[in-house]
Amino acid sequence: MKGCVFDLDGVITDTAKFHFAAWSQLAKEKLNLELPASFETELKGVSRIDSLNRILKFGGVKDDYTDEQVQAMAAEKNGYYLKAIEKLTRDDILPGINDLIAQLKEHHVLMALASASKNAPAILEKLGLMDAFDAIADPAKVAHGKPAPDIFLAGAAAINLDPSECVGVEDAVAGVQSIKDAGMVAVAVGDAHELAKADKVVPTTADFSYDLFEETYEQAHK
Ligand code: B16
Ligand code: MG
Repeated sequence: MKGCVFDLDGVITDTAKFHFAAWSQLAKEKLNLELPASFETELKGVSRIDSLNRILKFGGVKDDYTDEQVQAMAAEKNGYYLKAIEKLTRDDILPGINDLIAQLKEHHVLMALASASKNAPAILEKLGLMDAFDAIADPAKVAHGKPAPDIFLAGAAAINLDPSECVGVEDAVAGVQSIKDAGMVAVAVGDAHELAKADKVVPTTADFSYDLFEETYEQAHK
């Protein structure tokens, strides 16, 4: 394993609750719609505009809005979200992540970020992790969002590695699909049943370690 390509939301910090709260507020105010709790998981790793399209479809109002109105609603949701993440600090880094980063650095493993979030650089800044990563793939520059492999391929390319030399890390079903289709070994955090396509699934980020990643990588390349 020469590189590690990380998802952000759900892996480095838990922002899914803020995304869900912001979408719920928008749905209520603009669509008079109550979002079911299942949407918090369902929208993980899904881009801003694809998330809104899923919500409009759920409400049966997909064809009722112009592109301009859809863009305006997405921007409004992002406003709510930005307000919610204002208070993020180093204390919001998920358990085990600081140790993992230190271990990967010790073993000279390169690190890239492959988040679907356009707010990723701002979030890393708030967490004090901007310098920890060697590269950040820009989701605005890839043609297809997760589950397409584009963002993980961009992450590996940004640290000048072949995907086969990297481990990808995710918490979302769409993200694991993206890692596997990029030709990477996948380590996932969350429900083993849901994330069964990953090479290794652990229940929490506290279970992450260099040894676990390296063993999973070696096993998959046997
Ligand atoms: P933004 P990840 C994803 O981040 C989130 O999981 C997903 O819920 C969100 O809609 C997407 O980023 C876009 O985020 O609106 O900030 O651009 O899990 O790929 O790090
Ligand atoms: Mg995620």
